[in-house]
Amino acid sequence: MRHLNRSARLTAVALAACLSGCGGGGGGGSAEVDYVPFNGTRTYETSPVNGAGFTGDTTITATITDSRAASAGDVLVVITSSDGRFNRTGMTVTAISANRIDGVITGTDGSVCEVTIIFVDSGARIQITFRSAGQAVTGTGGSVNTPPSLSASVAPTSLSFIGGEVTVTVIASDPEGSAVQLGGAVVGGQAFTFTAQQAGGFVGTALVPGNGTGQAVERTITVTASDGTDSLSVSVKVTVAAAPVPPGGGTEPPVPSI
Ligand SMILES: [Ca+2]
Repeated sequence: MRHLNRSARLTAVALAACLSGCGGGGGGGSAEVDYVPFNGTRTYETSPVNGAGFTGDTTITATITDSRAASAGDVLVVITSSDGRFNRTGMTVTAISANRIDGVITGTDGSVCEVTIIFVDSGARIQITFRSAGQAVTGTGGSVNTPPSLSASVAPTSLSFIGGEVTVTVIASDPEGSAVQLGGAVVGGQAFTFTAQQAGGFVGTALVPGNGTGQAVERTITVTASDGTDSLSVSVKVTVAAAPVPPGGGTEPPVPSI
């Protein structure tokens, strides 16, 4: 399911690139590639930039969200500049490729910038370039917060065709000691909550839907951890088995139809 979402997202991104007339669209069928080197939200603050419409020493704050396993399935970029030109301004993403996001953003002064964000050091830092009025300026900076660490496991990992409950166990903590908020959801199903356990572990019960078609299906459970600034998400899989073949070897699964 994660790959389906990823593929759908890339299709949408490529379409946006075509509609906007910008070249270099993410194109291609490399749905397996993790183009953004993290899953969740990170906020970066850059060194001062001058030029391309920025006056004085301006710092840039860029908040980037990669929600590959969420229903929105999109990359979101929000930019604020210390000179007020951008104030929590959303960027229109026009193309995405490995460790690179391209887009267009309009400032409060009406100026339009082409923006390129390049991830370095496995996403610990970014280079962000603004092109406007024939000038280009690049700022570099690191994440201003370390996101929580997060791991998750699920049991059981397989269910009969009618679905059922599974237990999701999560280990999460924040390097700076911030309280970590957890959320869980079954893709195509329901959200669920976690209860704290001893030793920093958390447990939640997820209701996994049956396959409804008679065919085996792999369900994705997404867990997200937030420290109030950044977030991180991971997913685990549960296989819902195919419905049993009816006596006599018929080809129709015993799934009620209206
Ligand atoms: Ca943190």
